[in-house]
Amino acid sequence: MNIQEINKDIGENNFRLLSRAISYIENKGTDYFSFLQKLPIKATPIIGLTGPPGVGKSTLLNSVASYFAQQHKKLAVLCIDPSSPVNFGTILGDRYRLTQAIQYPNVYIRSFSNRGKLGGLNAAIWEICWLLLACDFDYIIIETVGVGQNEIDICTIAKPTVVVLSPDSGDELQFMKAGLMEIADIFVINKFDHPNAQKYWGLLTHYLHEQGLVIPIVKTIANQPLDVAQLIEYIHKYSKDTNAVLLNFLTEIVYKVIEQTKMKCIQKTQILNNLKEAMNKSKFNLISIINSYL
Ligand SMILES: Nc1nc2c(ncn2[C@@H]2O[C@H](COP(=O)(O)OP(=O)(O)OP(=O)(O)O)[C@@H](O)[C@H]2O)c(=O)[nH]1
Ligand SMILES: [Mg+2]
Repeated sequence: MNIQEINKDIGENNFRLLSRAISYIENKGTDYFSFLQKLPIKATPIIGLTGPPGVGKSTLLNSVASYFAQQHKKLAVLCIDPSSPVNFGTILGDRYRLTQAIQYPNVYIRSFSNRGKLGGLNAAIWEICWLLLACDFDYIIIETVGVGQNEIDICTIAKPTVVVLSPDSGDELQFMKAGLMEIADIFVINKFDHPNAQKYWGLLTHYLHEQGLVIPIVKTIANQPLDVAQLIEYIHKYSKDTNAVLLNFLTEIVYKVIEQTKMKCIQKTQILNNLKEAMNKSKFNLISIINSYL
């Protein structure tokens, strides 16, 4: 399996080899890292959709992906689903929400469990995007799990990050202090059919104004036939500088690789044992323990 073969298949809307390559990377198969290192890297836009649970991210994604598909764009859609903390099982229900998008042969959809990882993504997603950036896709779209305030990993991968909110998602003022609010390039207030919608829009507009932020807000009712033209226009606007986007992503990749490589030989149990031993001695010095690992 090599990238030429994978791309030849993708050209024919056959994603079998790609699926195998993704599983190989996700499961850290033999030599997967040298496979990644040899890949060419293209500046394909990576679009992120995030927001609290149940706000309609997948329903919206269905329309956005279908729009690109109708434009004959080749699309990779990654959906991160929550996994049970008990057995890391996952429902992988997003496929059932992407009922329209799934019908296009030029759309590749893959669901991942987040395997209990906080941050809204799956731990292997950076490396999977590394592979996808070598593939002949026009767009990569990632839907995070339903996130809490500080689960904002998506902004290190995607540009733009679309933060989807809903007037029915609990405390209407909650967003004002949320980390999630700081990563938005575009806001979508979905479920605009909700009686509270106009008020919610007013609150968000007021908040952005107070903070001196100019961030577009798109209003949608995603479970009805939806015109996504305005949202797509903003997506194009914020993904235009593809080199800046790529630079951001590659910085994250380099950082993660260094972190993984440097931490590979360090076990917490070993630190614990070293500390235990050192604390039994008369002159305990924490810095010298730290320095022994640097
Ligand atoms: N009333 C109303 N319901 C909507 C709208 N958009 C989506 N829904 C419904 O909201 C529910 C949740 O939608 P999803 O698209 O699964 O939401 P999600 O944000 O992807 O959910 P998670 O991935 O579980 O966090 C579904 O029952 C949708 O049919 C909308 O604009 N108005
Ligand atoms: Mg979803």
